[in-house]
Amino acid sequence: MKSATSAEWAHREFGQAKLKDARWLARLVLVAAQAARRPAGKVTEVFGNDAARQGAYGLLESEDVTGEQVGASMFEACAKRCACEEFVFCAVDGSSVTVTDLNDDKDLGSIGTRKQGARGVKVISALTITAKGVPLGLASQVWWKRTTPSSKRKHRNRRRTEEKEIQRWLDTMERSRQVMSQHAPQTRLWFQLDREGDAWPILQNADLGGHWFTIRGNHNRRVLLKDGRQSYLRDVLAKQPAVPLYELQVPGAPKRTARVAKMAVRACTMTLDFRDKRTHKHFSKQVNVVLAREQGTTPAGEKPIEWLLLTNRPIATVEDINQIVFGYAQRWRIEDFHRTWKSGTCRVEESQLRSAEALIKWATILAAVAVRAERIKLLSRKEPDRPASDEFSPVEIRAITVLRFGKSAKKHLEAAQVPTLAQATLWLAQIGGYTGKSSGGPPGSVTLTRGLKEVAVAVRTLEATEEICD
Ligand SMILES: [Mn+2]
Repeated sequence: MKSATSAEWAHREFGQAKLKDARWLARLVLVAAQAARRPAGKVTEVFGNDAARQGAYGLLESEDVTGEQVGASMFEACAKRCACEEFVFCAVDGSSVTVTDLNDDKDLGSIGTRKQGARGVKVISALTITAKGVPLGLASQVWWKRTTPSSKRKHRNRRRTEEKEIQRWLDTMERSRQVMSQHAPQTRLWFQLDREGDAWPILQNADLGGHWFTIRGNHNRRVLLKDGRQSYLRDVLAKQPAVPLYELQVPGAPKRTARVAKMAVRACTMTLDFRDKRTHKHFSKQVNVVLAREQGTTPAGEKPIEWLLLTNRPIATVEDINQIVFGYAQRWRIEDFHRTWKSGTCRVEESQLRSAEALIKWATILAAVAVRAERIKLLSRKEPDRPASDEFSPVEIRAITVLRFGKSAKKHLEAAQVPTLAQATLWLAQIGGYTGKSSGGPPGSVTLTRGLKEVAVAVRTLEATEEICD
C-alpha cells in the first residue's frame, strides 16, 4: 500500500463514501486529513481556525452524513488492501467510547453498570492484520447504544440471540465477510476472538463462507467421543502428548512484560456438544482444539499465558499448531489499536460531542487515524528493509530528512538511495522526541504521531516554498 501525505491518505480512506452531496464528501476528506495531521479527541484541538472548526462541526452534526456511510468507505479501503493477501488475520473485539456526561443530557447509552453511571456508545471492531503481523485496517465496526441496564442479565437465558450483545459480534463478522466478498473475494479471513467469543451462535457461524477462525475457549465444554461416551474438553486434552515447545514473541503492554514465552502445546480434534439454554436444543460441531501454556518464562507478578483455542485450521503438523498460536497472539494488535484510539494518540474519549451519531462519526475518523499510526509502527518493525517510499510520499521523506538532520540533510537527500522504512520511521520518532532511553523498546505510536504532526507542517511549508519559487 502506498501511503503518502495526509490528504492522499484521507482521500483513499474516505473518498469512497456514498454521500449524496459531493460537497459533503470533499469536506469529509478534508476533516479526516486534518485529523491525521493533528490527532486529538477534541475537535477544537484538531482544527485551529474558526472556519475549519465550524466546517468540521457542520459535517459531524449533519443528518445528511451518517457514521455508517463514513465507516463503509474505510472498510472498503481496508478490503482493497487485503485483496493481494492469501489470508489476513481478523481480530474482533469489543470496546466502548465513554464520555463525560455530568448533566446526563447527551443522547448516549449506558456503559458498564447503571451504578457507575458512565455514558457513551459501545462498539465491536474487526481489525485485519497481514500474515507477518502488520495491521491493514478495519474491515467493519458495529456501534450501538445500550438501552437495557446490565441488571437484565438474570433473564439472559430466556432471550433470543438477536436480542443479546452476541448478535453484535455476529453482525461484525458478517459485515467483514461481506466487504471482503465484494472487494477481496480471494482473501480468507482468519478470525481471532477472545473468550467473549466462546458462545455457540458464534462457533456455529464462524466458518461461514470458507473463512477460518480461532476462538479462545472460556468453558470446559462437553465433548462427544467416538464410542458415544461423553467427556470434557480439558480432560481429553490432558491425555494428548505435548508437542515441542513453541517460542512465542510477547510484545510489551501496560500489564505485560515483553519476552519470549516458551509455550507447551497440546492439540486434538473433538466434537463439541452445545445446548441452547432457551430452547434446550443440542448442536454438535467438530473443531480442532489447541492448548498452549507458558512454561517457566513468566515474569514475577504476572500470570502464565494459557490459551485454550478452538479452531477450524488443521493441526496435522507442529508448524500448523504453531501457526494457530502465532495467529492468536496477533489479537494483541486490536488491543494496541484500542489504546492508540482511546488514550495514546487520538484520545477519542475527550471528545465533547453531544449526540451519539456525531460521536460515532468522529470516532470512526479517529479510528482510521489510529490504525494508520499502528500500521507505520508495526511495518517498520516487521518489514524494516522496505523502501520508505512504500509508506511515505517523496515530499514527506524530504521533510523527515530536513527536520531530522537540519543542515546536514543535504548529504542524505543527495544520496541516490531512498532510506529504508526502518530508517525513516526512526528519524520520524526522533523528531517526535524518541531517544530510545526511556522505554528501551522500539518507537511507539505516541512519538511517531508527534513526529508526523511536525512533518505535516514541514510538508506544507516545502510545498508552498516550491510553488513560490516556481
Ligand atoms: Mn474482549
